[in-house]
Amino acid sequence: MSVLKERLNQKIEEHRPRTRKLMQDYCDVVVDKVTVAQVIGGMRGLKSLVTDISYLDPLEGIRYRGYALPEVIQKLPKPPGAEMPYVEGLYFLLLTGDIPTESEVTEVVDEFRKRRILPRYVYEVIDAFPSFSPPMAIFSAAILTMQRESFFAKKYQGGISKSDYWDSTFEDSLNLLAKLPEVASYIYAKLYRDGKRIQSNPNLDMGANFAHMMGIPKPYDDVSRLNFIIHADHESGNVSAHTGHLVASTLSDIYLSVSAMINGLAGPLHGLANQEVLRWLQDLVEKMDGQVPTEGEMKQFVWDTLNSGQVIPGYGHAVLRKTDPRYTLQREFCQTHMKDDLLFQYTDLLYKVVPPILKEQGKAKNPWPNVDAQSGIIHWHYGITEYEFYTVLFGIGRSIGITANIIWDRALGYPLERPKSVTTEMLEKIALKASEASGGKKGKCKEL
Ligand code: AMX
Repeated sequence: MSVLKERLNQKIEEHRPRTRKLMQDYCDVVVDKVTVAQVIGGMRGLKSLVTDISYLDPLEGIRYRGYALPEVIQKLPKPPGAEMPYVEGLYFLLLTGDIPTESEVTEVVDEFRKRRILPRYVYEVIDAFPSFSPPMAIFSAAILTMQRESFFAKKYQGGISKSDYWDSTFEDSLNLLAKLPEVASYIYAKLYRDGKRIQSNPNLDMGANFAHMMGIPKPYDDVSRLNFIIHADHESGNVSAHTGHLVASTLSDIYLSVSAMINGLAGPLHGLANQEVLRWLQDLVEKMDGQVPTEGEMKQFVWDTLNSGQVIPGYGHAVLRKTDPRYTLQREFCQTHMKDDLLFQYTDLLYKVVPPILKEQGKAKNPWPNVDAQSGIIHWHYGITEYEFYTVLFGIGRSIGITANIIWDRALGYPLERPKSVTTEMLEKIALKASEASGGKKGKCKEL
């Protein structure tokens, strides 16, 4: 058994009694209440999922296994000469809660290397797509097409004990994660480089190998590591994580679950926002004839966007109520490596003007930038100007957190997810009854 699997096994055995006790002794303790606004309004803030892999504090931002992102970057082992840690080390942390040693990371890097080769039919499936296909659609299909490789699906058919579900799910997860950079870089080659593929280099770690296959020199290896690490997880309620968990709760395997989560990530209110940011910025660059706008011109551009009924891409968040630390980490990288970049100058000016404007407009609960406001401009700077590809890069990162969650879902025996729905008439009756009981008082509600 590998060092990672052995440690995970030990952590699972330690954890199982905690979940068992909660279910046996405290199953009817009330955790939260549900309002009409939550039932109609996308279950915002409703505490109804459990994960120990990450927690999103509205003011602090994401913590992976209790570590804030700057701590994760500082504490995880780094490849020689690199600014950013091994992505493989992050996987060790997410799965076990422990910061790996150098030798433990080296073993996980080896595990990933051994599993990275793509079956031939994956290239054929990617090739079969029309050249104008959206990259996220190809990415999702390429993952789906590998479902026939699933160990879990085969073991399940053969009959295995519930307590062993996590083991083959772990094997599927490593197999899939190791292949995602190959899949993504081949999609890029097919769509934008006349199919000219760069072979992977087995001596490199995941981040460096991806940069190599994309044909981009240093420091893009660090950009890749940073990008995969910061996008890995954002607790369980966001659409991609929740989709992965939901689909996996039917005991669909990793390939089916990750392919589904990629489809959720492809929406403009979720992962697609990073490319929306670039499209929006390019529009302004064109208007400004490549000059940096004055503060007044930038404010006008922001107001024009809002007045035309659109949102400011890369700003706001369903949970966060301050600047996203993922934004801050990328901003620091830009300040070190690409301070004079035109789009970085636009982005920095936006950071100054957008929050006060969103506050003045008074709609967005969070006027601060999220991860997507900064990520695309970095890829653009290093030559990936096909911004419809950016969500694929997000998707590689997000698969890391989602597979870790699904392994733990299986280990702790989380059941099929099945909330209850009600009809509008039922809601109206509940509302009327509550209103009568309170003497006709109305809540401070907003229109849908
Ligand atoms: N620009 C303009 N208006 C915004 C806004 C923004 N960036 N963010 C929120 N609002 C508006 C909403 O559209 C909503 O308007 P409405 O009352 O007319 O419907 C109102 O403010 C209240 O929304 P909210 O409760 O603050 O946000 P939410 O939880 O409903 O949605 C999000 C969150 C991210 C979808 C929203 O902030 C948004 O659309 N942002 C721009 C797109 C974006 O950056 N998405 C990426 C999010 C991060 C990620 O998943 N990758």
